Amino acid sequence: SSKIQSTRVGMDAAAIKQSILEHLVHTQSRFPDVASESDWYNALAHAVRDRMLERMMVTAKTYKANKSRTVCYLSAEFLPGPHLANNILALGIWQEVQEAVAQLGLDFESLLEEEVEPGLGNGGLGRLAACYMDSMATLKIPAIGYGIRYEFGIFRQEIEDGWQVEKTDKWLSYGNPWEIPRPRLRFNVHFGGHTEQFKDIDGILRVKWIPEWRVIGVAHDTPVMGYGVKNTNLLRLWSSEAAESFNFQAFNTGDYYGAVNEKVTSENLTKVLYPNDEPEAGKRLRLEQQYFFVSCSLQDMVRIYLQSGDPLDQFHHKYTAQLNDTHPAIAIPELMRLLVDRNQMDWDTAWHVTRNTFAYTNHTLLPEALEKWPLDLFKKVLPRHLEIIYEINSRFLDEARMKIHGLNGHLEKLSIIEEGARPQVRMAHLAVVGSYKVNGVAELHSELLRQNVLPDFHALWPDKITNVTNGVTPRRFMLLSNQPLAHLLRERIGCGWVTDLDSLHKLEALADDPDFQQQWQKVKRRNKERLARHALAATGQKIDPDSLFDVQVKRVHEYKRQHLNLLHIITLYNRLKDNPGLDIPPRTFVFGGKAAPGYFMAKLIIKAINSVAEVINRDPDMDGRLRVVFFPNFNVKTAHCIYPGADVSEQISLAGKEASGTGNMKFALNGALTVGTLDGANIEIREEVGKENFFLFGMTEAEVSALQQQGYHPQDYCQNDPELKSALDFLASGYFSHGDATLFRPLVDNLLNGDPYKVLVDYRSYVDCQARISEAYRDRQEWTRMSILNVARMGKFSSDRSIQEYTNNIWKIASVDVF
Ligand code: 26Q
Repeated sequence: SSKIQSTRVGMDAAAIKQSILEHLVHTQSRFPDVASESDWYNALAHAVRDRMLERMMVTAKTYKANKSRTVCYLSAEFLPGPHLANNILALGIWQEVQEAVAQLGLDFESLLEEEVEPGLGNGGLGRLAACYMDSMATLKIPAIGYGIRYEFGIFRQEIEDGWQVEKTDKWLSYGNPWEIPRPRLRFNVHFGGHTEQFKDIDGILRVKWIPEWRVIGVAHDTPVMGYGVKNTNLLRLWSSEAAESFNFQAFNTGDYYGAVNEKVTSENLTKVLYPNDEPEAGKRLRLEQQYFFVSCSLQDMVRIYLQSGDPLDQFHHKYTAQLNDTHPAIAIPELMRLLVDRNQMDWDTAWHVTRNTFAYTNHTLLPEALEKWPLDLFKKVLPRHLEIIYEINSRFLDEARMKIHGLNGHLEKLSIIEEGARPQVRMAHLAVVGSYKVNGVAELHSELLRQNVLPDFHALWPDKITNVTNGVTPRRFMLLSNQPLAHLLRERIGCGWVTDLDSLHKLEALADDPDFQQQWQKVKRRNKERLARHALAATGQKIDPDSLFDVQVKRVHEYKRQHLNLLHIITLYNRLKDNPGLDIPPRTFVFGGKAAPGYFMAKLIIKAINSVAEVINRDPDMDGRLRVVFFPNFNVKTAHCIYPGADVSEQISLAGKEASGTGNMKFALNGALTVGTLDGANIEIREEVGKENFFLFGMTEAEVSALQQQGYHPQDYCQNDPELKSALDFLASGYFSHGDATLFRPLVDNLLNGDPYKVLVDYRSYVDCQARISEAYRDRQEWTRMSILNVARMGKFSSDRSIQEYTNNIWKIASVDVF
């Protein structure tokens, strides 16, 4: 099928070089002597893209011919990271590209640096979606990722005077060679208006939705290649367009400015990603974004389905749709509407199809992070969907009433509608009722879902809530981002681990081998040097690769307790000031992470980290002993150089609050040792690597809830621990804020009067655990052994294992070979 293409897509260095040159001239319109780094990047990206497209087309053709069952991964966020290097690896032409680039006199590393990553997600949830896309392709699972093509992704974080400043992420400014716009693949999406009942020709009562406005969704496809296979799946993102472009005749009122306004409004819909990792009450545009991408995606699925000629009542055999949190849960009433209103299906059949199509992944236990929409707002935007939700709810409550026989009190706890002064739609309840499976993202999280968050649903349907522990892709987070380690592994255990992570077990035999340990240390050293170079470039701060690198990178959130880490740093500082002879290994603390722009306390924590850093880094007594850096704009690109350079991974959330965490996995896979609580996937990591290779501290979830029950008084902890009291006093006093004793008052007061995440309770246990880490780091052989064993035993945390569990236990999908 590739005769036409074959001259253009040779896989040897000479052909690749030729392609780059052709694209430089014919795509970028530049001669080599005047081309910028960015022109060369684009030319190379197009050369790589040429080699992907045929795979994508052949894959689509194969899936279609096989009538393959397909999973649609519905997610408001995808955070794929830079594409170029990943795609070169997936094509298996790393050497060849390096050679071609060298022959052109270019520097490969700096070309890779040119890429602006698509930051179409906030953090864990969006990155998980991207890891799963990678694993689904690699495991040959027919899959489409459906989401939103935000024009502006997550903001770029700059640090000014220690504060976070948000800058617009103009990721599309220089074009996007990785997407294929599909201008003909477009759907109408309607909003607002009202509904009317009418009788159809058979005399059956039906509902017509008379919407008030519409926008158009246009598809943009990004190919997602599997590793070591031909399968190339699709990430299909929707971008909004105005319905009537500049044909002003069409506006019968002749209202030119009204028309311009409507165009602007329509195109605002996919303008920007909401930068919060929990819902903000009643943001109408956010609800519109969710419905917009869900509606386009379901129309697309129905379109593809109907090509087969099969009847719609079999839809759920062809498709399963995974809801990545409740953000796409509006898909449940939308599919009902498409089946009942648009295709005249009877309610019961439609409900059977719908309930067997969706499965729902929950990502949070924090009650404030469960999505709810005020009824009045919902009715304004989606009046027909609200009616459908009422009908779903009333039938569901009938079913539940019968099952729990008489216990009427339970029903309001189950209801999709929360009554009260401002009644709301509970999206999590809608998602549970409309799905055939619900899963949490780590064992503890799933158990807490069953026991605390959704106990009444669990009682009703004991088999519905299941667990799939998260995983991360070893292609990006080891092979690509840690090439020194990948080379060492190739020499000693081969390359099988890239697609079979359990084979890292072969390293166990080498854990005590002095020669191997030495090479392991060399790899870590090189990665620390790289991290130091990047930190210097990003912050101007010099850090010493001989010191212990202690790293916490993740969104900044009180429950993640970056301020606990900071209290430990202040404690070390105080100890060193009081006792200059104190013999502890030098440490560098690295922080990174964005705060939601409206989250005052998180932003104050960033300021506090930078303020403490400023004082410590300036104090000559701390030279060669203590350093603190805040690495700005943590994203996938910076993550590539941060995880491999870490000695210690900070996973210190209050037990019961972090659903899973995935950074914890990325660190451990790169040889960092974890200091962590028994929270989320930490528990499972500790089980795998062995408790002697994991630095545990803090309360268990059971202890946390017992303390909450009995009444928690943070000031008691402060009074009983002089070091803690001193650390808090220093922070409050203005010592780190040029004498300003008001700046960090809200942070300290928050801890002393309430401390919702029990920082003060876990402080002592944490600080003592850190002392054990310092001791352990002195014995470099033992440390290296632990590091090797961590990597050797992390096989479970490949996203390939997660996807295998989704396919076996939830989706029931078979793989499809593409040749
Ligand atoms: C919802 C409504 C309105 C605006 C924003 C949102 C919103 C956006 C993003 C709510 C939540 C998120 C992101 C949540 C998230 O990243 N959760 C993390 O998911 C990871 C993958 O499962 C887990 O490892 C983390 O524990 C969890 O915090």
